[in-house]
Amino acid sequence: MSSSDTKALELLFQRPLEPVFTSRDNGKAAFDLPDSYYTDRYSSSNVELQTRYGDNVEVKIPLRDLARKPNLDFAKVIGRKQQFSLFQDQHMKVASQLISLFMDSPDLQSFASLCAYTKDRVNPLLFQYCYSVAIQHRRDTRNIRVPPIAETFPSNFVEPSLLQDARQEASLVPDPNKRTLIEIPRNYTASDLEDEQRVAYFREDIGVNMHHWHWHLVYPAEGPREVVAKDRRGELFYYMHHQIIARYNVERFCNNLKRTEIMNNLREPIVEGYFPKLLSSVNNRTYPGRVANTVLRDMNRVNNVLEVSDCERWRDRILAAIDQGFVQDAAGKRIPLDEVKGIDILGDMVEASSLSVNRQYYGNLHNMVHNLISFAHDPDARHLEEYGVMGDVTTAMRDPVFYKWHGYLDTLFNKFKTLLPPYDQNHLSYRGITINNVEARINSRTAAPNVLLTYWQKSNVDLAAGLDFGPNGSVFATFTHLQHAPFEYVVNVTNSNGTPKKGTCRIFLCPKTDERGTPLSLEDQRLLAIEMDKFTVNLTPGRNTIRRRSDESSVTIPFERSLRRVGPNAQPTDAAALASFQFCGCGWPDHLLLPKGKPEGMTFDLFVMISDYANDAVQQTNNSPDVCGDAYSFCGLKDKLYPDRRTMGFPFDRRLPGNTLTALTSSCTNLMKTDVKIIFNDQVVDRT
Ligand code: CUO
Repeated sequence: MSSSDTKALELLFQRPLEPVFTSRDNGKAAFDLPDSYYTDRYSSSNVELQTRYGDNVEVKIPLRDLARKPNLDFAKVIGRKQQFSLFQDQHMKVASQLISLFMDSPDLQSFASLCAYTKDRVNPLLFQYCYSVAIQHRRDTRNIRVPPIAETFPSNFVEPSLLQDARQEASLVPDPNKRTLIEIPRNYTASDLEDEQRVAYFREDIGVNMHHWHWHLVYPAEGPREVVAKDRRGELFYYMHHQIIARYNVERFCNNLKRTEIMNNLREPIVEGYFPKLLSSVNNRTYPGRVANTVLRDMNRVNNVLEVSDCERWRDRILAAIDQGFVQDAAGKRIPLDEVKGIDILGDMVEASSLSVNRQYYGNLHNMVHNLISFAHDPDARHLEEYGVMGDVTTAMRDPVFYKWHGYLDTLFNKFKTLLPPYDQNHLSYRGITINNVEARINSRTAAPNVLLTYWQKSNVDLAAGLDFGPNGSVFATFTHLQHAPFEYVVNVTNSNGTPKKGTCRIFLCPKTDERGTPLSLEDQRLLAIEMDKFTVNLTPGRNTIRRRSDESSVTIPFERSLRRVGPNAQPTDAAALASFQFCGCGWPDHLLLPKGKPEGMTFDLFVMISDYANDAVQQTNNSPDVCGDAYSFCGLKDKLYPDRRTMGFPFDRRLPGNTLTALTSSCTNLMKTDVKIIFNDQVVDRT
């Protein structure tokens, strides 16, 4: 790939609303376009256009004219100033068609030309989504980085008045290095009258929302088969969202809030209101809020018609299938929901992705309730309002109702899991392997074992790529997020088999008590267990010491990868780092690996299991090196099979023998738990 191809493709991410002929990269590069690429507005009018290449462009990137211009009429149903949603049927169909067009482009130069031609002719949000999916999935764009969406669409992530400040700063201070940091306020969406505000730092975290967006980019629900049909995608839809709900509920306990109530009745008012205070970048209107006690109503909007009872019918059919233990495909054939494939089938069916066994019958439950909730403030469009944050994967996790809806879906999946026989010794034990001791310790010589620390930290995000029509150069904003002191697990294991053995070390954190201090049952702990890490270990005969740093977690990606850079000049330069950036954009933010804990300390069970690798190993068909496996627990491996044969969440995905975690860990030598205390220090550390 030539550097000008790379540059061209990177440039197409920048300034999503600016026409291609003005899009520029800090004045360093701009497109050299065939005249036919100008849209009617600029090609047929006699207006004098600004210099095509900006003021001080160093590199002009020539774009080849397309032999045949694509007919983009199919995309016109989504207006340029309309919001685009992955949860609306019609929008997904248009997106699927555009993704196919991008995927089918025969070579890189044609792809760049096609995308440049398309960018100014379709809805900018639609373009950026489909373009990102194509970059993510085409073989010849493996080294192109999909930039963090908080940088290209900052208005979906930060309080809008800040964007005004950022533009002002950038216009008045030409030297990017002399610009001051814009501070994103904390707690700006509600006052402390609203209890839910206590966990706003989690819901509104930039890294959390970027992870969610990136996950849906890696696992599109519709599109060409090579883009959708990934190994165990339905199961991962269940598991990744299950872990989000478990983490959220644990975070609530840390803040003296009870578990989130679930939306098991679509007719009941949604008690929680939410006012996001974000702007849509395509039309500069605020995302609508939702008043407390809003009731879902039938929706009758242009190309988006849906009754609440449609969703109830789909839900009841899915429940009936779970009870019966099988689903029926469109030809009426019964497919059993067994303990291996069952959850994968259900995940795709509930979401629903295009892999659903029978979309006609089981419907599109998850997506359509997102859709209903997001239009609850204006279901028949009489006020001409767009969707609220639940309509968009970049913003949905900000709203308390996200957790109520996904909390319900989680109980649905768990209903299936509960019908499976509990795990027994055969599933759980590993003969000859004994864990002797487990410890977690922060990286300091004087630190006490099993005491972990959390605090607030300030970090930076560059808003420049999303400041359409703004001046050149970086503009950094600083935001405050939860952070933990880095720590290490030390696990002592004895292998008494007399031969070397391989195992998978599975580490979970389970809350011991609820928000009132009431001890949790094993079943509750199982459902609230949060995955911390999972990795392969080689065990020599005799005693072994396993050391593993918290920042190596298979769940998380480092902050620098969520948000690219921590300072104006800190960018990865080598090709390998750039390649790994892309897929690694998917992953839980490392700064939220640990729940907040409490100022006085909150005690958790740290659970460790070493399972037999012979039952875990996956025979990969593609043996190329992993582009990025940093966060495979939630995101899988690019172009490969999910690298753990056990069902996701093992061993907490099914019922367990015994009544307590202590009884469970005492029953198998390869399981162990220890108490860890998480102490929260309510101070801000500034690393900007
Ligand atoms: Cu990720 Cu509902 O699936 O938002």
